[in-house]
Amino acid sequence: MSHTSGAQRRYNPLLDEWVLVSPAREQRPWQGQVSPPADTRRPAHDPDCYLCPGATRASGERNPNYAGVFVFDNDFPALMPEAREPQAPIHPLLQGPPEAGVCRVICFSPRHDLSLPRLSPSAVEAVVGAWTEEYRSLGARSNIGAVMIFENCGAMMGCSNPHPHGQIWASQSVPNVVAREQQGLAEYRRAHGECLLCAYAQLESARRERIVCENDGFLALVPYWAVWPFETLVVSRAHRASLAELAPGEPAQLADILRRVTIRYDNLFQTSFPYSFGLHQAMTHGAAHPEAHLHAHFLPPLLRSASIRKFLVGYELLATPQRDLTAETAAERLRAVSERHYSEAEPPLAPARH
Ligand code: H2U
Ligand code: ZN
Repeated sequence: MSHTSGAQRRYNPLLDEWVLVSPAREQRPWQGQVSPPADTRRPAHDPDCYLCPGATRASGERNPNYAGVFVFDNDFPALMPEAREPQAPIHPLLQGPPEAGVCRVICFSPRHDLSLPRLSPSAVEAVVGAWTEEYRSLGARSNIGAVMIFENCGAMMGCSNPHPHGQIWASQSVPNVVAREQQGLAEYRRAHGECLLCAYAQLESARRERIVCENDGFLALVPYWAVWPFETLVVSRAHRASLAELAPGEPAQLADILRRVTIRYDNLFQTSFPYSFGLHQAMTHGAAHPEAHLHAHFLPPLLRSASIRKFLVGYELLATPQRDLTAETAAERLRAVSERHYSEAEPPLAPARH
């Protein structure tokens, strides 16, 4: 799709919705700010951080002097293990059943100053191992239907603390997006007799234009239907329903691809790139889910520089999401940056220009 082409609607088969792609809009003059690389240096240990080893959290509980990954129950959980008493429905338009669940916090590293892309490959593999263990143990509980593993990275994404960490919310009912994707996967399987994401991974692997990076087990690509400028989808090449089904060697491959994608993100604008990250995998309420295919979404808001973000507002919030930069151009730009983190580059790189 060239910059002079007209608009196009692209279909997202996972969510059964459309995105409007208007590459001509990218030509509009930009006189806004282009920011210099942000100085995000932090100490390796911050005595005021609630998540650092040995710290006393807001609840008064003290963290152990952990050396690797540390997982604990969220002190301010959105979901509690014991559901409130169900009440008779008042009216079909006023539905409010109780909801139960468990919220956990996962510190990726004892180092306050690092982030996923700056951890060693084996440290990221330990994070994947901890996610797998949490998915297994929380998913095995009889009242848990879905285990959502996610990270709000960066203040711009509402992250409350710079210490590298993510969250896990395990809920009784299946959350909206997970349910819609599951429906999209199941419908595709019914209609085509094969898995949507197996077919999509093969298609993109052959076409190349939206691939960002890859290894033997996983592909990272800007999906055809991406909404956020530099959105990526990380998908396993083999049909794996969840982290718990990964074959030997695949957790390390997943860690490798996550590291490489996030290094590329940081290098794009030479900043700690903000994003929402989440893993989508099989629901856990007991039934078999042959349609489920493990994948991760990175939804980053940045568009032009370390501080110029895309907003989903107006038409996008009330009608259809729209993007200017095509998925192919975004993939090309992510392919063009190094897989060596800018903070390790000597001498320092010149600020990225759009
Ligand atoms: P976010 O940065 O994505 O908000 O995640 C941090 C979570 O850590 C947040 O949900 C929890 C908050 O409730 N937290 C604790 O459980 N204990 C603390 O002492 C600080 C933060
Ligand atoms: Zn810390």
